[in-house]
Amino acid sequence: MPDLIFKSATLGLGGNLGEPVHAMAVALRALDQRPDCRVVAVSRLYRTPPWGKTDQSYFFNACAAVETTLAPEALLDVCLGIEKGMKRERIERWGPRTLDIDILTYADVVQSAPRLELPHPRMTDRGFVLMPLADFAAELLVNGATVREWLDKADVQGIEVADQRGDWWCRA
Ligand code: A4P
Ligand code: MG
Repeated sequence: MPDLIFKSATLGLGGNLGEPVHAMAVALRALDQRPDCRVVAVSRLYRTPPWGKTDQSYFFNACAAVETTLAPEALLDVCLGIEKGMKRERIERWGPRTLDIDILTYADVVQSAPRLELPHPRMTDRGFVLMPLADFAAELLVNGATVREWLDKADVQGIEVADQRGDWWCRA
């Protein structure tokens, strides 16, 4: 049997309805329990002001690194399936949600297909993505600059660490 090739991907997780921290933790554990996916790094947990549509509750956000044998679109399907399992309802763009999982990067893949755009098109503008991502991937290159460099330019006002411990997702 040929060796399975694991590729590295980074994910952004967030939510502001119901029990978002529990939803993110369950999602990460579900990914880690799959034979085709392992969670290799998880950021601290952050509490972040809503971005885009600002008249809604604060979000919780975190990022994770996974190694996976899944192709990018298959990883997206798995993430969408997990979101669905959490009964996420898509009511309005950038509106409240129990759980949102975005694929931020997948190896060095660059593609602009509407179903899966890589790197995630808005990640380099968003403090709520860059701050957690920099916890474990500050030197990762995205669109010609490192996560740390993008973070230096981003608006991070109001973003707070909600849990310092890297293993929050194992318990919540
Ligand atoms: N899609 C394309 N590329 C990707 C990708 N790289 N990762 C497609 C994930 N999905 C991708 O997503 C719609 C479709 O995008 C998916 O079915 C997939 O095929 P969606 O999650 O249903 O749409 P959405 O989330 O309403 O819109 P969008 O633009 O993806 O929103 P974002 O970017 O997810 O932002 N403020 C704070 N503080 N924290 C947050 O987490 N999140 C949002 C939502 C707004 N404000 C926030 C936060
Ligand atoms: Mg999304």
